[in-house]
Amino acid sequence: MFKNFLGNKANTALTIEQRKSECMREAVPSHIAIIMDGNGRWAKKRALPRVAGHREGMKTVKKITRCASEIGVKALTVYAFSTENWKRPKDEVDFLMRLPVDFLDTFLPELIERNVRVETIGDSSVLPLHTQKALTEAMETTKHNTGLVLNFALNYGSRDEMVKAMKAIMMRVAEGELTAEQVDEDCITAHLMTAHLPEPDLLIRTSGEVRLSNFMLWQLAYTELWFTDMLWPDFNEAAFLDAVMSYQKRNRRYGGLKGEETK
Ligand code: V0D
Repeated sequence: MFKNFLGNKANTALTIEQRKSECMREAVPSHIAIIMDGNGRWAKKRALPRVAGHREGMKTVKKITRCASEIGVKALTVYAFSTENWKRPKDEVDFLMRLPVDFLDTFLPELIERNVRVETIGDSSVLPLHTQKALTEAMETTKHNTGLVLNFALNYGSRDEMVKAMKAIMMRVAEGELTAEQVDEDCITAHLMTAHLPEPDLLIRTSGEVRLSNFMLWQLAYTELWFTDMLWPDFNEAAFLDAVMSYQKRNRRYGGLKGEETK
């Protein structure tokens, strides 16, 4: 009866701790990807500058990182800056580029304590030097950690990633290391920036937009998608755990079906 109740939307009655233990009763998604949308709208609703929304959004990243590491998620990829975001006003971009520095100044000790490894995907080489320095330091300091991989997508675009993979494969073919015949799905997967990560089991997008916006297009082929109207700064542990429970419920519904049949 408890279980039926939990399978329904009525789990608003559950505390965070109850939700966590409920999630941990079955397979927790290995890799969760998140499109963190709605910071600007959150600020606008409060007549605050957009950057106030980004700052609040950074707090949500910390909360969700903690929660994901506690329930045993192996990888959490968060879309922090897209290749499109350069089109925003310079002041806003400058502010965003200080967030990694700020985040690590205030959170690196906890990441270490939690055994979290920081990684990035996307082309970081064109980010300001102070941003790159913070990233390098975070990745270096945490590279031996064996817990959650906290993977920031920064200056990331999925099509750009595929173009780079395609070029790398063509170079290897040109050098005779690989034949065109050998190029298959696994080969392409291995040349993406996520090569070392499992495919995302669950994608969360906040703020009511229902699209992928050039995020992990190849990797999301079989991923469960979960959309919410909540704005990213309002997103919290309860909503995150509800998304995980909803994923587990969908998985359960497939019964014994595995592999091709669920694809
Ligand atoms: C703004 C909401 C953390 C989304 C979250 C440079 C947009 C807050 C980081 C971060 C951003 C990145 C790398 C790292 C440590 C922290 C971050 C950006 C934006 C873009 F190693 N939050 N955050 N980076 N926002």
